[in-house]
Amino acid sequence: MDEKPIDKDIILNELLEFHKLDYDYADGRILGSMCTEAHPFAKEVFCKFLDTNLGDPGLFKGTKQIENEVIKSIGELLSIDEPYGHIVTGGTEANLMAIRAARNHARKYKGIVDGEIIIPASAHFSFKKAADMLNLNIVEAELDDNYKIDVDSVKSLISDKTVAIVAIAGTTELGLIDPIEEISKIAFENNIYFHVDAAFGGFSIPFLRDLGYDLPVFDFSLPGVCSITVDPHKMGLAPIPAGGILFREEEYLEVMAVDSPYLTVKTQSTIVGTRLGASSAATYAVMKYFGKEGYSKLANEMMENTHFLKEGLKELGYDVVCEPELNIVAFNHPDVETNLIAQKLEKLGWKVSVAKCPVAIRIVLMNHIKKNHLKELLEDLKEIY
Ligand code: EBR
Repeated sequence: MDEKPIDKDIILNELLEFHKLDYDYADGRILGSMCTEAHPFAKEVFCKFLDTNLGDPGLFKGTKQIENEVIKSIGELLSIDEPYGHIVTGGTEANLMAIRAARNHARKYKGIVDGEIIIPASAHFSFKKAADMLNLNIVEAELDDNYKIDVDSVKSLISDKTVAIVAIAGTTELGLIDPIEEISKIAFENNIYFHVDAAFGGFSIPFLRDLGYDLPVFDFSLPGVCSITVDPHKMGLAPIPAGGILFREEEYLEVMAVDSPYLTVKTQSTIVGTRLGASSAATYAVMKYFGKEGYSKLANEMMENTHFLKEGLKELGYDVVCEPELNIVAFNHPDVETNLIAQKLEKLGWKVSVAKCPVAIRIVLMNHIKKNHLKELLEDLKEIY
């Protein structure tokens, strides 16, 4: 640390020099991110609530009410009147909370001590972190030919150690929706906790369904679904960090509660202690600002761009891995190695990401990627082979 105080302008200039090394969403070159530039109004609100701390909600009763309202509004999108949950730092923390609830519930009511979770091979790596931290074993269900969780594989993996089954509504690599209704039925019949990771899809599937897109049900209207992750900082256009975890029953929060002496509340169920109220306030703001109408328009635009890119790629002779269900296109070229395409695109200034299963260039059509960027990208892809 410097000995003497430094002038604000000097500090700011120093910081902005570092910031110049960052990519900017507005350039439309970030092709593999599930985050995007937050809405300016949400950023403004975020700054106003920077000092609020939901770790001690008795001191910030108003902001706590905001969090409750946000959870209720997200719950409405997910077909539940009285959800229980929190705005957390992101999908990783939300998934960790869900698995912790499932583990504690199974320990309390079924006496399971060395439990297992069944996750699809397409699951986000946050479940590996959760299993590691919670001392659970991962049992990986196979994917079917369409890269979705194989229902028979799930059935065959259920054992008396299973504490949770996980399925995905909007997979990280391909944006696909697992057969959640079928898995919900299996989980319900076997009395097993079922978590849906809709970190990515949760803020678009409900709107796209209302617009008439043929997408499956994935929410609390299915009786087996116990919890859902939905991230405002992905498709919700809220500032980072904002993840959402919603539970069907309050009991799932209760089984995680620890005594919290010296706070204004007696117990705490979240993993994080001191935590941002700003995320809840900004999410509240952006959800009110867009409303269902605004989010539907955004989701529809992103799907139109998805189809524009898909068709453009096909015309150029690229193979699109699967029909996109949400705003992700994954592709290869029959004659050019995928990593080589990725390297060439990187040299041309595109920030691409390569999927592992199957290996493919994966483009997430977030709000910052506009038609003109896609036209430029297709021009560059034309030159590559
Ligand atoms: C991708 C996050 C990502 C964001 C990747 C920005 C690259 C970026 N996915 O530049 C699911 C289905 C996900 C996911 C993250 C998480 C974790 C959970 N579930 O903790 O907010 O796709 O990163 O979410 P996180």
